[in-house]
Amino acid sequence: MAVLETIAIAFWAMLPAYVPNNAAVLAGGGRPIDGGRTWGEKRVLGNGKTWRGTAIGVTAGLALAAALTLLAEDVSSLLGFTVPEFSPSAALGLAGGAMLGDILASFLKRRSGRERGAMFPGLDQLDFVVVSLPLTALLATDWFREWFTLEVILVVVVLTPILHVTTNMIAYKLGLKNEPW
Ligand code: CTP
Ligand code: K
Ligand code: MG
Repeated sequence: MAVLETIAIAFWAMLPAYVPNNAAVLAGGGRPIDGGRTWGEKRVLGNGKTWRGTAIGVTAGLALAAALTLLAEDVSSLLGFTVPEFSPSAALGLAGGAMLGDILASFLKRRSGRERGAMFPGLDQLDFVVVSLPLTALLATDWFREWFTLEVILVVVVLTPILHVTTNMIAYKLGLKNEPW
């Protein structure tokens, strides 16, 4: 029971970080963030990181955090344990950090010679966790301490790659994404 509780809290707390990347896939297109610039032989970020995708991704994460906050009390009494409400700074850390992590991952992919869309196992699945958690800890320290216990962080590290692989496979099958990763 305690394990299920930890999993539910981890999933709920991470939703504002999970949604931005998927929203960006749906919304992507338009001007690339790097403006077509290169660093060395390769693009700084590539055409897969756009202003529109990033803006809509962050907005979707913030909107979801606001919606979950409105639902938190009812969901908590339904489940019999408390799920977090999101402060604006926690929401920004999670949603903004997720998009930033994805962008930094593309930077690393280009530096290691990988073209847009190339796979980078490990980085692809955890890039947004690696940035969103520290950024949230920085922006919303008390909130982070309250909810992201060691157990929750462990669940996040295990659960995230599983969810990532599953959702990207579904998005690929639906024709929303060019590659299944
Ligand atoms: N996307 C976007 N802006 C972002 C992130 C994603 O517009 N900040 C959109 C792009 O259309 C991108 C798609 O979502 O092609 C899939 O995202 P992702 O897999 O992260 O990008 P890739 O195209 O695979 O590029 P990269 O190799 O740089 O990850
Ligand atoms: K990515
Ligand atoms: Mg990709």
